[in-house]
Amino acid sequence: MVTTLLGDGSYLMLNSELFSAAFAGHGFVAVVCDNDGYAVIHRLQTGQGGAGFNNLYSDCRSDHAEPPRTDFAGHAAALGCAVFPVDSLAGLEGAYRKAREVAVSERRPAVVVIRTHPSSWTEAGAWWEVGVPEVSHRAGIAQAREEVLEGKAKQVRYLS
Ligand SMILES: Cc1ncc(C[n+]2csc(CCOP(=O)(O)OP(=O)(O)O)c2C)c(N)n1
Ligand SMILES: [Mg+2]
Repeated sequence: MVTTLLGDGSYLMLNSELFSAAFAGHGFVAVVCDNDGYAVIHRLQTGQGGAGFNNLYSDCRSDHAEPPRTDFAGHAAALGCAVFPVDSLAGLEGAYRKAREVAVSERRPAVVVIRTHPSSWTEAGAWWEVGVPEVSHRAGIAQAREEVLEGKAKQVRYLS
């Protein structure tokens, strides 16, 4: 059984294959982690001194006091999927097991939807270096630039 784990932003960028899979009879499980925007890009943006801009909903301009949220379970159901909205971590395991069963028995994608936190995660030690501008009026970016150069120097010493 294939399981795919994806974010709310990725879902919004590309979701129509759910309909194709439901139509063709391809069962798999998709777990949608809804954390209010492009959280990994936000972390890359702010983790090296930049200001948050247009990645998390909280950093996006909206003319609405209460901007709309996507009903991912409603959307996936409309595309022909079985849906399992979960409102707490405690409910995730049961929902996932049920989704696996239904994906097989009903031969259509089973979509589990859960709210997740945009920035808190378990310590896995992941690290992703992105380019940092050489010149910036933001002190945080200048500092990140120094750190990257230092890191590179260490890496070169280590490798040679
Ligand atoms: C088609 C496409 N456009 C843009 C990107 C760049 N990109 C990589 S991750 C990401 C944000 C994904 O957000 P989400 O799926 O909500 O995951 P999160 O980081 O919040 O867990 C974007 C825009 C991409 N990978 N593919
Ligand atoms: Mg997200």
